[in-house]
This record gives sequence, structure tokens and C-alpha cells, in this order.
Amino acid sequence: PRTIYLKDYRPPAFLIERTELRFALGEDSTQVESRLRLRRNPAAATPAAPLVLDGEDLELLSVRLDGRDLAPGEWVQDAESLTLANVPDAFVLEIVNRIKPQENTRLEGLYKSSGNFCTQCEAEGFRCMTYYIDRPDVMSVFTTTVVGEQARYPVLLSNGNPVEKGVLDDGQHFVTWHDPHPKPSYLFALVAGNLSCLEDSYKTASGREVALRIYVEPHNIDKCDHAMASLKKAMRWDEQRFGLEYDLDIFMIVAVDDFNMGAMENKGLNVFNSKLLLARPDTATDLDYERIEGVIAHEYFHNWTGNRVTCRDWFQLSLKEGLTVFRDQSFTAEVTAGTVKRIDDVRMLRSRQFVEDAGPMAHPVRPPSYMEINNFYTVTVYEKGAEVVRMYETLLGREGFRRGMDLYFERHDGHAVTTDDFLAAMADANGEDLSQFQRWYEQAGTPRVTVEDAWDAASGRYTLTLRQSCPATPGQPEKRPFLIPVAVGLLDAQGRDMPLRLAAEAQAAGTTRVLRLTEAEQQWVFEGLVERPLPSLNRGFSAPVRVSYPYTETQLAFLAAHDADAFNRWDAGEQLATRVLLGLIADIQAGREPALPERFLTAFAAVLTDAGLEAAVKAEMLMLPSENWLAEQMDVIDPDAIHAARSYARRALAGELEAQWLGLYHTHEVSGEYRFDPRDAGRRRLRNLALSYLAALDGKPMRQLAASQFEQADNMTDSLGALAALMLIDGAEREQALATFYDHWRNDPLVLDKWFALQASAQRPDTLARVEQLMQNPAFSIRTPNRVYSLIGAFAGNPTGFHAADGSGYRFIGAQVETLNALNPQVAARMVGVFTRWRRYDAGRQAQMRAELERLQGLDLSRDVYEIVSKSLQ
Ligand code: B3K
Ligand code: ZN
Repeated sequence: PRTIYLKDYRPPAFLIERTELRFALGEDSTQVESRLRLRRNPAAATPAAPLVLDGEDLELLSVRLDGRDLAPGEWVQDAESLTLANVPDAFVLEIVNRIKPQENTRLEGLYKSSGNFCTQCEAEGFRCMTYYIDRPDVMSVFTTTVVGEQARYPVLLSNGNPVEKGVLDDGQHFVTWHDPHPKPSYLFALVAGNLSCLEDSYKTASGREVALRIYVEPHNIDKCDHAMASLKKAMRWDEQRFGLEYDLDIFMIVAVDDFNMGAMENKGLNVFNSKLLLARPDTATDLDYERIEGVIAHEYFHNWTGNRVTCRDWFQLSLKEGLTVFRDQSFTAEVTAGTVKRIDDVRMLRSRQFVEDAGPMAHPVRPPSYMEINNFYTVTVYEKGAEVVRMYETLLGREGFRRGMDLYFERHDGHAVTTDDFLAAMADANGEDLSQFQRWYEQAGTPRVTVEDAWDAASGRYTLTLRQSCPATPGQPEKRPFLIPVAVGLLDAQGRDMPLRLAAEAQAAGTTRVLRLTEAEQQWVFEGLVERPLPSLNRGFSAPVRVSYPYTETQLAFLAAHDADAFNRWDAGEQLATRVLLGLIADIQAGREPALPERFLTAFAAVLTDAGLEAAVKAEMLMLPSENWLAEQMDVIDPDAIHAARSYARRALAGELEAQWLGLYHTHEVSGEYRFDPRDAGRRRLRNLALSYLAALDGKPMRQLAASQFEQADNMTDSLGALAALMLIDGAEREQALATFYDHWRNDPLVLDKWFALQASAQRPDTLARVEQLMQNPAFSIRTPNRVYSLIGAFAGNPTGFHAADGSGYRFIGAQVETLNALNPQVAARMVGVFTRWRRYDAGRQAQMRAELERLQGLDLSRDVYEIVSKSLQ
């Protein structure tokens, strides 16, 4: 496969002013007719370039240019394109071709899911339906006619507004849709099927009525209310926060069961993986409810950040994704408890993005090259990209950020642009020079900020010295300094924030200051302090960096108890727990008896019994760092010692504080009917956490406690919480509960996914055997991504299962990747990702992982899997 470089970008040779499509959907094949009005791009690099259209797996039937049928000799066709050498400057091209959606297992382009037709075009799926200039900087006005059998496909949808419909011969009918907003092909969508629809409406800030429709399979119609409520909430929020209104008369969402990712922001017709849309209290957990709200918002927000203003090329992917993740994070933070959202986001960034940034697939937020663009829908482009956008807000303030957004839309509405354009809008709207900020888009790797301090009691001066560095990443041995906004506060001996006055300032201002670190090393002097402060650094996680300061354990416990910044309070506790666990890991590796330090136990107990802490925040503070996060802190990862240490700590914390956990459990029962609201959800989260600690104690009483919660639960959060706790305890109750759950939900695949995932993540010796047996279950299918993610993906993420010392986990996942590679390369590529970090393990595991990667490399691989395998072995 060849590598595509950002530096090779050239404007398209042709533009497509109008795109008219007609899809005749059939049981055997689908005929696609396209009529394109093309003209040469005045900004093109070469004036007489041939017309090259992208197309893959298409059966070409005819080509007409300005009404004249072309003979086969007048074009050149290869596996990926159709070339017409001598074309006029402006002309109409009509193409007819045939495709086979029924045979499409890659789930890109047009395919069938549960008997219905649907599409996924981002990034390059449109070319699997018809010949086209399939790149985001070609924006066109689309008119689409969908023709299908009325009985099988009563609902026919595409982007924009319906303009015509009618009945044809032979039981066929059609609907024509027109989308007035020019858009790139990746935002095209088509859906046809037997679907029920939940209808509602929304009045925009300027008073326009918008029809809202959510389409699902008829048996799911009772699971759409939460998605609809979330949509209306998101629409209102975007008006209030960014002044952005919806721009069509109708907004539709369709849920499909077979979908490679979460959801897709097609103009006016979002398509969702059903797991991110369907929810009823008995089928969806609080976490599902929260994610649905967040993803509905995310896809809706794309209407402006992605659709109205889109990407010039796929290297700019973070322009829409980083920005839209930032927007959905801000939305969730504002409609729920903000601190908990921030903690969850940072936890995920650290445990996944920091890992990616330190491995062979590390890439900047704006990658300079790729082999397969689908491999770059990564935590770096999305989550680190969102942190980069957040830093603008930290640097410019909420108002300054809004000014930048306003200017961005004013300049670029209706255009395909770059992250440079976004940066320029932010800088120009605020009269700032942000040129150094550009490096966040260009340099990969997680910067490290090392902090040193000095206190001069005589003068009351406190000096902070910050040094930055960034590790080498593939292709980038040296890095230049970043512009890093480090939010800092100073605590006095009582734990109160001190007013801050920097040298040369006349008076103190505020208690948190954003220091702009731009050099490799810089100093700040705070004056007028009466005692030596304790620094609270990178408050609210103001920059996506690792900070190191030589805190003692006592100081971390002090910050965890007192820091005015709620995020840093959690983070200090997390750092303390990480340190303690790494100590336990070292004990276990050295054959010493592990013991929980008294100081840690006291600090932990203080949080556990603190009546002033909100339940959801308390749950965050009582969760131990994940095994993956601990693994990242070690030079040579030892999955068995990590698991043993963490299990030991859980048992010790459960045993020492049993009465307190039980107290918490019994006082946090949520009464009344299930409601998804942050307060109730926080209580359930804390209560289920207490139950999982108690489960570590084993024994009959705890089994009964969990079993009775399982039997009595009237909502999925509590049902699954109990089942998860039972998974930790040996005994008849576990198998019984698993069987009951299965019997009850055997016809609801989305709920069964939870059942698959729980068993595949169990850290037990027989897990692999169990997973292999579950693959035979009639509910499992390797062709449905959700099943693969919940069973095979959960096992791949199970640190003791995947990394079993005998290599059985590696061979199993390798074999699944091989099967998936032929069926669905995108899903295969996601599964192979667990092998990328093979160099971090001991020699035995390294050899086995490497052997599996080499075996895969010898196969006939898709571009997707090849890129990851070959880069991992480099
Ligand atoms: N834009 C889509 C992702 C498409 C992934 C293509 N492989 C969903 C989203 O980020 O909103
Ligand atoms: Zn997105």
C-alpha cells in the first residue's frame, strides 16, 4: 500500500456543482445512476488535467458526456479509478453502474443491516457506490432519488428535504430528496427499510419549526425517548453557547445494528449504531444514557463544525473531530456535574491517548501522512484534538474563544478548510500571535513539564521553574517547545488558596493563574507570600501533558483533601494511589509480602466517610487506577503482578473498611422510579462501586448481597452492577445469575453484548475457553461489529487474558484478526491495535506477540491491518 502525504496536497482539478443520483434498490443488486455537472477548478494546479474519478468494486454500465454515449475506449478504468482524458471545461457527465450491497461485509458505502439498506461514506465509502471525486474539498448540491419495493422498504430517506414522491410499476415507489447546502460526498446518506418513527418538533431561536424524526426498527420504538430529549437539549445548547441554529426543515436520525463505529453526522440524516441510540431503563445503564446524550450532541454539533465548515483534506480531520469533541464535552459538563465529566475525560485521555502517543502508531493531531485514513480516527485526533481546542479557551478565555468561533464561521461557512484556518481565526479575533501554538498540530508525543520551586522566607518570594521536553516519536527525533498553558494555584498550610501576585504586578489578582510556558525553561516569581505555599499544578488539566513535581505522599494526601480545584483534588488522590500500587507491584515482584501503607488507608477512609462529597465525585476518588494506567508507569509491564497488586489493594481496602462500605451501600439506595439524572446516577455509581469492593471479600454474605441486588434491580445499571460484582466471586450464584440474565435477554442483542463483555473481561484462568465457547452462541456473529467489540474486543482489552504468559491470548486474537481482515478491515484494524505495544513487555511475551505480528504480516492483508502491523514491527 502506498503512503499519502499532506505535503502533496493539490486543489482538485474539477469541481462538481450539481450531483443528481438515482438508486434503484434491488434484492440482488442496486443500480446507481449519477448525473454530475462538472467544471474545471480555476484554482487547479494543472490547467488541462484529465478527469479522474474515484471508484471501487463498481460494475460500470455506461458513461455519457454532454448527452453523448462514450465508447469503452474513451475512458480508462482500473481498480480504483475511472479516467477521462479529453474533457471540456464545463460539462455534464452521466454514469450508470451496479453494486452489490447484499455482499458488502465491510460496512462502507451502501450495505444491508437487518434487512434495511443504509450507507456509511466517511471517509471514502462514497466511491464504493459510484464514480466520483471523493474528497472533502469537492462540495456539491445533491438531489437524490431512492427507488425501492414499497412493501419491503416503505421508508426511503436521504439528505435534505423531501421534494417529490410517487408510486411506480411492479410495487416500486420512490422519494426524491434535495439538500440545498453544498457538501462533500462523505456526508451523503441513504436509508431504506421498514422503520418506525418517533416524531417531535423544535422551534429554533429565530422561530423556525424543525421536524425531528428518529427512525428505528418497529420493535425498538419504545427506546427512543432519551435520544429525542437529548437532541432537543443539544439544539438549544448550541444556540445559547455558540449562536448556532439548525439550517434545514427536518432533522432525522436512524438507528442501525451493523455499524463500524458509533455514529455518523450525515447532513440532516444522522446514522447511529443502535447501541448509541436505544435506551430504556431496563436495557441501558446510566453510562449508556450519558453516552447517548453525548453522542447525539456530538453528531448534531457536527452540523456546523464539520458540515457547514468542513475539512480540506483528511489530514485536517481534527479540525472537525477535535473541535466537536470539545463541544460535546463542554455540553455534557454544563448539563451534568462538570468535575466528573472532566475526570472521566482525562482518565480516558491518559489511559489511551498517552499510550498511543508513546507507541509505534504515535502521530500528531494533524498527521503528516497515512496509508489508510480509517486508521486515523484515533484518540489522538479526537481526544487530544479536543484538548488542543480546550487550550485556546484556556488561553483566550470563554469570551475570546467565542469571538474566535464567530470569526471562524464568518470566514469559512460553506468551505473546506484547515486547522491553520482555525488557528488564524482564534488569533485574529483576539489580536494574539499564536504561531507557536501550531506545534500542537505538528508534533506528536506527550510533553513532560518538570516543576521545581524555591522559597525565600525573608523576602516572601516563591519561585517556580518549569521545564518542558517531549519524547521522540516515529519520524520526529527532536521537538521544539510547545506553548503550554499551565494553570497554577498556591495553597497555604490550611489548604486555602493564596491570592497570587507575580513580580512586577502592583496587586494580587485571582487564585489561579495560567502561566504560558513557551520556552524549554522558564521562571515565575510570586511575591508577597507570608508562608511557603504548596503548588497545585495544571489545574483542571489545563494542558495535555505529564507534570512532575517531587510531592511527598503527605503532600499528595493534603492536596487530595484540600485543593480548591476539584479536578486536582481527584488527581492528587490518583497520583497517591498510583504510587502506592506501584510499590505493591514491586513488593509482589520481589516476593515480599505486600502491605497497604497506613497513610494511604487513612486518606482513603477520609474520602469514603466524607459526608460533604457529592456521590459521583466520591465514586471517582474511590476508584483505583486502572491496570492499563499502572502498566504505562512501568518500564517492563508485568500484567500478572499488576493484577495481583490491584486485587490485593481492593481486598485490603474492602476488609479494613467493610463496615464503612456496607454503610455507604445501604445509605445510597435510590428510591422511586428510575430516572436518568446526574444525582441519581451518581448514587448508583457509588453504591455499585461499594458492592464491587465488598465482592472482593468473597464469602456467602457478599454473594447474597450481590445476588439479591441482581434479583431486585428494576434498571440495567443495578442489574449489571450486581452481575459484575458476582463475576468477581466464585460460587453458584455467579453462574445462576449469568443464566438468568441470558434467558431474560436472549432476544435483545444489545443487552447480550453486556453479558458477552462481562464474561470476556473476567480476569479468570478459564476466560479464553469461555470466550471460545461464547463465539458458538447463536446470538454471536463475527459479521456484526457490536458483537465483535463486546466479546473479542473485551477479551483483547483484558490484561491478564490477552497477555496470558503462554501466548494463548495472542494466538486467539491474531486468528480473529485474520478472519476479520477478510470480512471487515476497519474492525480488524481495531482488534489488531492491542499488539502495537509489544516492546513494553518481558522477553517471553515480546517474542510471542512479535511472532503473531510477523505471521499476520505474511498474509494478504487489507491496507487497514497492514499499516498497523507493519508500523508496529518497524
Ligand atoms: N465522523 C464519524 C466517524 C467516521 C469514521 C469513519 N471511519 C463519527 C464522528 O466522529 O462523529
Ligand atoms: Zn465526530
